[in-house]
Amino acid sequence: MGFWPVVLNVLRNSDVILLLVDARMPEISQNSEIINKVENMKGKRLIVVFNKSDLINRKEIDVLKKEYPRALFVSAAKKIGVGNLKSTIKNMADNWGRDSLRVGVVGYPNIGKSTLINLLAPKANAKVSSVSGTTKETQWIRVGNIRYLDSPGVIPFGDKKTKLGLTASKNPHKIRNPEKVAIDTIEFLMAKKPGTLEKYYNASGDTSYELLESIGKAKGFLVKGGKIDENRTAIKIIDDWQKGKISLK
Ligand SMILES: Nc1nc2c(ncn2[C@@H]2O[C@H](COP(=O)(O)OP(=O)(O)OP(=O)(O)O)[C@@H](O)[C@H]2O)c(=O)[nH]1
Ligand SMILES: [Mg+2]
Repeated sequence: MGFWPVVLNVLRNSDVILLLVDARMPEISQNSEIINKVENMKGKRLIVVFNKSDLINRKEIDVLKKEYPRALFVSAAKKIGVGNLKSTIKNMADNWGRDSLRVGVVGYPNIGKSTLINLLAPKANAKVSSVSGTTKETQWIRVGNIRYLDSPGVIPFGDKKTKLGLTASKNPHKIRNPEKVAIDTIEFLMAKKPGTLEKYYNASGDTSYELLESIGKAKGFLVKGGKIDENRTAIKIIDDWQKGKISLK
């Protein structure tokens, strides 16, 4: 199913929508189309949840908290902040006029929707994997007076390749031009937190291209003639970023 059919289905059938975004790149993973849509739907509540906050440092969380005062910060993988989210939802459910509160979870592929659902509703036993597109169907799980809805990750159309690579929405081996996506990813990281890639790969370079070459060299990714295997290096960088190995701490 395409983007809007999945999202609209979740929005229509939920009282509360949890929009999961990646704490490492709020500006990229925040989806204002969804936010606008929910704000225009009567009686629906939106909670923006920054997941993977284990990959950024405390100071950065404080900055984001000021910028997004109503958002919640969690790490589903490390089970941080989930108690707070749970009690927020529980309070809403207890004050809800009807017998059960329906909570839908939406977000890009691989953002951690199923991991979070499994913490909120352990009996969901939703499948989690680093391969994007793991969840294929929407499913409801009931816990007391709350019903949770897990959904497949969705990509708004018009999203550029770089964004898809950065948000882990596309398997790096299936990206048509990984070099371009890697260069854009390197530039994103150079601007966001200089030195991150240098430290992780023990590499250096003044430009994104030099840095890519240096990373390939540090990894020993060479092709005949001693040249750097740029394709393999690019895929490696995107994969490491997507798997959360490159932290912004
Ligand atoms: N570092 C880190 N990794 C996380 C966190 N939450 C989930 N992950 C990892 O992210 C990957 C994707 O998790 P899923 O829960 O399957 O993501 P999803 O949003 O359900 O993905 P789709 O079903 O493909 O849309 C897995 O490898 C998780 O272990 C987190 O808080 N921190
Ligand atoms: Mg899933």
